[in-house]
Amino acid sequence: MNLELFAPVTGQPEALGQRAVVLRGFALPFMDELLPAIQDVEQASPFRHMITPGGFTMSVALTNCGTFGWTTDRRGYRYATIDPTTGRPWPAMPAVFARMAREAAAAAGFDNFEPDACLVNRYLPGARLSLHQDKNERDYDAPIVSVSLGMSAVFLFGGHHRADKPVKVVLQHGDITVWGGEDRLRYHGVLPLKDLPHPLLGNQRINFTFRKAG
Ligand code: MD3
Ligand code: FE
Repeated sequence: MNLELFAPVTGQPEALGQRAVVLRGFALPFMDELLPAIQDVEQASPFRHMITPGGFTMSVALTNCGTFGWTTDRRGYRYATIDPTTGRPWPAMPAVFARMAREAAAAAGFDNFEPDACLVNRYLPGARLSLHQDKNERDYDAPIVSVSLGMSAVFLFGGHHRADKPVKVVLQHGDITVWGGEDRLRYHGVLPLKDLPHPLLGNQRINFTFRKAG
């Protein structure tokens, strides 16, 4: 028996809120399929630094897969079916992504999660994400499922107002978080990444978030 894979997935979900949980190591059994799938996505639609409506270049680089992809430029934040960099549709969501997201959502009490968007974020040392809400999706009833790979990050889990003091949560390689219900619109962010290379992924952190956008 492979205890390294077995132990984490049997752990109790860690509650962050009423409908927000961390599933420690939930992605580890999928890793062999996950990493090549990310490379396929990246090859079709490369990571790029987008511009916020305020004119700042994001420190996080991103790409997408699935029907809808999240984008930002001077005109605003939105979901689009065409990748503005390639002019082609975003690559299809790899089957292993969809399967894992569905299983994680079910483990957190959200049955039949069918994401149509997957935003893939890449953090290099120093990259950060300031406090924000995810409000560009059409339907707030569906949860958001997020997967952390590579270097650890300190995640900030805030309240419903920007000024609410956030709780800090360390997210490590293989952790999956699920956010729904009353926790869906909480402010959240990521502190600047430290440079502590990960054995598998080197000096980067990859995070993907599955959403129902359309
Ligand atoms: C809590 N990404 O892409 S994922 C984002 O680690 C984003 O890259 C972060 O926030 C990252 O929008 C955090 C965890 C996450 C995602 C959505 C949430 C937490 C959330 C929505 C509501 C509350
Ligand atoms: Fe977010």
